[in-house]
Amino acid sequence: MSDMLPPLDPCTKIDIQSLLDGLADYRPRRHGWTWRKAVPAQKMYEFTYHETSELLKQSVPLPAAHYFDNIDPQPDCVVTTEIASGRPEDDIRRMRMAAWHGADHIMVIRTAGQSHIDGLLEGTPEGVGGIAVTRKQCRLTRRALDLIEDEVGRPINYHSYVSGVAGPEIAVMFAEEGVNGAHQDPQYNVLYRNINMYRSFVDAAVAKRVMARSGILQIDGAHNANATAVRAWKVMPELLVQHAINCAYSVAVGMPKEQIALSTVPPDAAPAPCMRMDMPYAIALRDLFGEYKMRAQQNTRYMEADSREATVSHVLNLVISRLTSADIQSTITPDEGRNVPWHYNNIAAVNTAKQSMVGMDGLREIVKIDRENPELKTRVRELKERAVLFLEAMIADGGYFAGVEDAYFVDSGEYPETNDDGIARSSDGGVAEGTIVPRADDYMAPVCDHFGDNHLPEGLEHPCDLIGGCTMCDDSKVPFTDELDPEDNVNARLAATAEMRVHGLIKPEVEWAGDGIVAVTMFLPVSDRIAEAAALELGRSMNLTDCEVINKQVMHPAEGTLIELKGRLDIAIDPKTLTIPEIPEVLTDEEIRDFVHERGLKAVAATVGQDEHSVGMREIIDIKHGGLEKWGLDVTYLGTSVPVEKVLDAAIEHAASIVLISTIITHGDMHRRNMEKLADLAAEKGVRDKLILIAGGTQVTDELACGWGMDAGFGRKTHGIDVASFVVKTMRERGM
Ligand code: Z97
Repeated sequence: MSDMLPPLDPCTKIDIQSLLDGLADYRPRRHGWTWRKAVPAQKMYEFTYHETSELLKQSVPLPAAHYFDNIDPQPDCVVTTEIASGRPEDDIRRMRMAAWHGADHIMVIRTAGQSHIDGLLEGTPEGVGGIAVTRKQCRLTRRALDLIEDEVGRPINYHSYVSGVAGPEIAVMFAEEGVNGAHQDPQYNVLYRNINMYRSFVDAAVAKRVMARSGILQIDGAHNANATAVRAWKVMPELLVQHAINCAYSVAVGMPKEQIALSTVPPDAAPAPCMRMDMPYAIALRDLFGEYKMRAQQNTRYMEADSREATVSHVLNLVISRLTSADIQSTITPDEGRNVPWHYNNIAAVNTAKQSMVGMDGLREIVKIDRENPELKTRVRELKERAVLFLEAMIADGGYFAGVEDAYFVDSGEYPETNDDGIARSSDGGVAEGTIVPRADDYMAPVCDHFGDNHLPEGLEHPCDLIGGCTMCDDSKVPFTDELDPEDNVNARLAATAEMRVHGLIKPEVEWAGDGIVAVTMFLPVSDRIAEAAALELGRSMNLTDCEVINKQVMHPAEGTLIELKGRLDIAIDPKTLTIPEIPEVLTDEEIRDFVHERGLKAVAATVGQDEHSVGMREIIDIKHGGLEKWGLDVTYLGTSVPVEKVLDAAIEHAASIVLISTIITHGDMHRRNMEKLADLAAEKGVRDKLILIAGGTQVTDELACGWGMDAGFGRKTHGIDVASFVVKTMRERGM
């Protein structure tokens, strides 16, 4: 069944319940992996881009885009976001937001320890640090993404993990449910999950074959060595070796090279001189693996709880991606270091990638890496030599499996140096050891994607013709099991927040609908330990529960500490009770500038009476504050304590059509008397209809000013744009 749901409405929240209805019969799209379509020499606003791709139909541009006609250029590489709320129904809303900001690779993190589960899970149980990957979760997510990709107008790649003892089953399920990308690397099972090494490689052969046929892009697991290494700068030769093993094995079992992506991370971070250390590695990698795709991820090894620091590390990594290459630019939320990957931090990371990539558009055409630089040249060569030595030694030692037994991997020494602290795994140990069953001589399986000897009858076109089609060829055969757990399931969780949805109640949220979590940033002028305790106390005084300090940074050991505190606020707001002020209608910069230039508009301005206040008026006039001069208005400023008569004479003398008076003092009704006097004098001199009279001041309102003879009055929080827009609109209306 293709989806009967209406397309998403950009102004309406995605309806999770409607995605759940009829899910058993939904047939997710299976479009395999999609790369972005590069548009060479793309023109946008006044710019020509060299490295951008097709634009989005719906998107949220970067904050500064309003200076540039709201363009939202998309870089040429795929941009990843990693989503880990632990609940599919909340992941989905985050995906939609991320897609609007430019993510087209949605990596849904699995719940901790899923590799240890030896079969497919069912239902939608809540996960820890990620979701439990189940058929229902996958179908629900893909159904949402099918709608989201139509909304933003570009295919969205949905990604998860093919690892653990259920790897092949998961690969099949992913192919059936339209998953487009997956991590698959048997070395991950062996090193990090202690799954028997032979079993891991046998499983990988089957899984890779299934992925290959379904167009699922494979990402390897080398980044994990980087993330676990004691000294990440020592691990570079090993990273090259890990990539080589997974690439060679994948090709050997039938995966096309275009479907193989290397998971590469610049290993170091400042305060190390990381760019000089990481660049040779990035180059060596691309020299050796030029036929494969590069998935660049930001460094997580040295990520702390400070999102500013993480963002700078990310940008430094992005420079390497832009100057070398990245087919996929992965992003980690800048708060991953504190294990709170929240909605808005996913978006922050996607925007960091988009902003940096677009900002560095075409940079590599003018900034070239100096491959002849002696230090760089030597180091690139050295890294390759160390990696080759590593491989040669392993072969001499009996091959890969013997090498793992001898703890070659994740050693903190830079090969061939060793600190004898690598991860050793035994070939006759580990999870699922002894579970490989040799195939019988006449083994036959009537399925299309299969690895190894399969004794099919001769002349058979499709193996699954024997059973009238398999789930890969006929999606109506894909099974579905609904919730098995009566408590831990999506329907029960949605029921708990139903009232909020029905009444449209508003609760703050960072991760789950209605979680009530807020983050408060505060500077406390004390040392860090005291600040932390004080922050928790302050959180409680703010009526927050479950308070936790998620980041603290010493500004000075005695002068103070910056604290980020999270807590839960159990209050829901009914939007019906809110008074929402109308948005003042302002004109565009161009419109105002054109109008001012066509007429050569002039204004005179002064603070009138016995009044020495000048700051407010200057802010309305000065170009520096976005005042009237910004649009080319010729303003004569007469100063403070100027008699009203003098202001009017100056207006006549300068042929000004706008008079601005500032009147702050109100005792004795001075502000009223100044305004009335200005209006009367203008009428007496026969110029009232040639002038726009405007009064401003802290106690001035539009209503008061108009009642006292002005054309408008502006109070606190007025900006130049408000006054300029009023002038242009009024002059147009009056045909002035
Ligand atoms: C990333 N930030 O770079 P389990 N297979 C491989 C993996 O790397 C992973 C799993 C399986 C990271 C994403 C870490 N990677 C998260 C090669 C996990 C997951 O169920 O957690 O054991 O497997 O993409």
